[in-house]
Amino acid sequence: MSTKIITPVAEFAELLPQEYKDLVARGPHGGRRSVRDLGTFKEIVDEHPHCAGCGVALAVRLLAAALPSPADTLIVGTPGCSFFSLVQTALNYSNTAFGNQNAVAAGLKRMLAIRFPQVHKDVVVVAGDGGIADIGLDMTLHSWFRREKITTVMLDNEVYANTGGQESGMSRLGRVLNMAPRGKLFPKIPVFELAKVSGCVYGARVTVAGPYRLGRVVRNAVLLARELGPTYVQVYAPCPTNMKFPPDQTLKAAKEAEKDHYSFEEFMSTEAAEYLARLKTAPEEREEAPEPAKP
Ligand SMILES: Cc1ncc(C[n+]2csc(CCOP(=O)(O)OP(=O)(O)O)c2C)c(N)n1
Ligand SMILES: [Mg+2]
Repeated sequence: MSTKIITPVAEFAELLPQEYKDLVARGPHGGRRSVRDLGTFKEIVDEHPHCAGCGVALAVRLLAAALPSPADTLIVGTPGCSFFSLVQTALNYSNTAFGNQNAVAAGLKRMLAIRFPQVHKDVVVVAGDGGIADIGLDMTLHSWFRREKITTVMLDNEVYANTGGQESGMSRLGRVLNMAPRGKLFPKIPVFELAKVSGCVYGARVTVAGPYRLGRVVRNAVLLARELGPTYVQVYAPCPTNMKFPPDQTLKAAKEAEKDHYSFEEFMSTEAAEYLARLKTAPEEREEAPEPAKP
């Protein structure tokens, strides 16, 4: 993994804020770090303005730590709570008009593959349940049908949290929300099941209560998207503000969901299973993005 992208020119090195110097000296670039190493390196998500106990903030922190090549990763987002921390990470980030994220990500992935043929440039959509399952469902499904080599991560808090609590297609049947006082009239949209039949080579459904597992599936999804085709990770990221539980109960809420409607599930194509098996035998060789070719 290259550190070139974050290394300052000598003349500016001393002028940079301490946070940036720390990132260069002790960040995740240039070494193989994962969720298991959190606390031992300078993270690319340093601060965030989310509500106390925000499940989305935790999910962003964990997935950022799990990226195999953060310096060569482009995150594509859309309006929603995750936007607040994603714009503050030391990652390449592109925001889109609400719902367009998978269409934009697919185009950027194709462009990056042409521009940097020697390097794996990972394109990862990170967006909310409303952005993916409602307004963006068309673009999401079509990116899967077309077998675009991108990863889609849904941060599912089962509500339009950012705009004050309208119901989303991923809200649960009967759920009463700030701006859905009569309760949701239909069940969660089965996006995970749709991913299985729409071309994704790998999918996983997890919660923020299992950080190592979340890290593992994000890494799998990103590596498989490089080689084989679209991948999907659906993360339950509970929202204390809208679901009205105390902010120190987020992990408890996620654990309860695991026993109820958010049990762990993973699917993969035969080729994906073969790839992951090979990865176990020669991990470094396959995960490292080669240095860019000299122009
Ligand atoms: C075209 C368009 N419609 C509506 C909005 C307003 N809007 C911004 S965020 C959002 C809801 C996001 O919900 P979700 O994707 O679940 O993310 P969360 O905030 O819950 O993390 C809406 C409706 C917008 N920005 N653009
Ligand atoms: Mg949401």
